[in-house]
Amino acid sequence: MRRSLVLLWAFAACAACGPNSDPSDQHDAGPHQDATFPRLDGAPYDAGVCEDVVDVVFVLDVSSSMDFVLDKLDAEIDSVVTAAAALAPEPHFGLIAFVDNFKLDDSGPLGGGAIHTADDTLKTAFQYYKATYTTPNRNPGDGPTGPTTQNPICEENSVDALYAAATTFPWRETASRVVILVTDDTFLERPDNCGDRDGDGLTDKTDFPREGDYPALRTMAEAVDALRAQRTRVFSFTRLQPPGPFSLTKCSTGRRLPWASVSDGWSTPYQGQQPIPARTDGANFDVEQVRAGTLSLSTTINQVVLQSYCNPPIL
Ligand SMILES: [Ca+2]
Ligand SMILES: [Ca+2]
Ligand SMILES: [Ca+2]
Repeated sequence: MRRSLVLLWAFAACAACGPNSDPSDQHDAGPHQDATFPRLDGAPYDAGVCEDVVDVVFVLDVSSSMDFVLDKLDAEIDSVVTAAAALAPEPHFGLIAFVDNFKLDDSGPLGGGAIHTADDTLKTAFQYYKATYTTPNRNPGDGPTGPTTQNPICEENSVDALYAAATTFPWRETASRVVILVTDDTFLERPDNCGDRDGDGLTDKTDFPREGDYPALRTMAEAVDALRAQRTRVFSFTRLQPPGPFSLTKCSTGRRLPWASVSDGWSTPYQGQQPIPARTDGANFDVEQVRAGTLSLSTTINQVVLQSYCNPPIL
């Protein structure tokens, strides 16, 4: 009974999903109730009974235009923790912060710091990344004493952060696995370098915006393969279209890819490859609606976690 209610709510929730979720894309709940459908741990499902736990990893762009996301999560994370705990006891949460490189947060109480279990340590972490990385334009992978005023081109390194989410977060064997990614730009891939603002293969320019050596370590295809291997859905909040010419939130440095590519990899193809949320049976939402306050980040997260619970991705 509980299970069919969950699936019913999932369909209601997904009516509000992004462009990857048109009706032809909707996964049918039917196969998941088949007793032979494999669990994450390889055991067959006992029809009608799902004992999954919930693992949610936030993969957050903490560059200078994204402070509103950290503020909203700080204010609303308690409802996300409560909603996940209502699905299954003891949900686990992780956090990866990225700009042109990334850091798997290690301030949680479990898993060597990678696992948070309550809102208080997550709030502290959101505040820490905002103050230490967002405000001074510092790259998370450089640590709290790394150079400031970095980030010479608009694209951010979400691909390496997603690859790290798939391969380094301690996902539990029996978990329904969800990644929540928030960014307002597209990304670069190996062998490009996010610190090479003019694309000349060197990272030696010291005038503003100063270059730095921030090579992309992975390709989009490698990140997608790693996420799919872990049966991890990606739900992203990204820009659907370029900002207007006078937008105050428009990235003011140069960029590698044209502004028309700002949605690539999220809601539009990236170099001919289908978007990451579509490839992982997730969905994309409009981050500008979150910024404007017309889409609730926490309510949407709660809906997609509910939608994903005991509902493995069809890949
Ligand atoms: Ca940015
Ligand atoms: Ca950048
Ligand atoms: Ca250069």
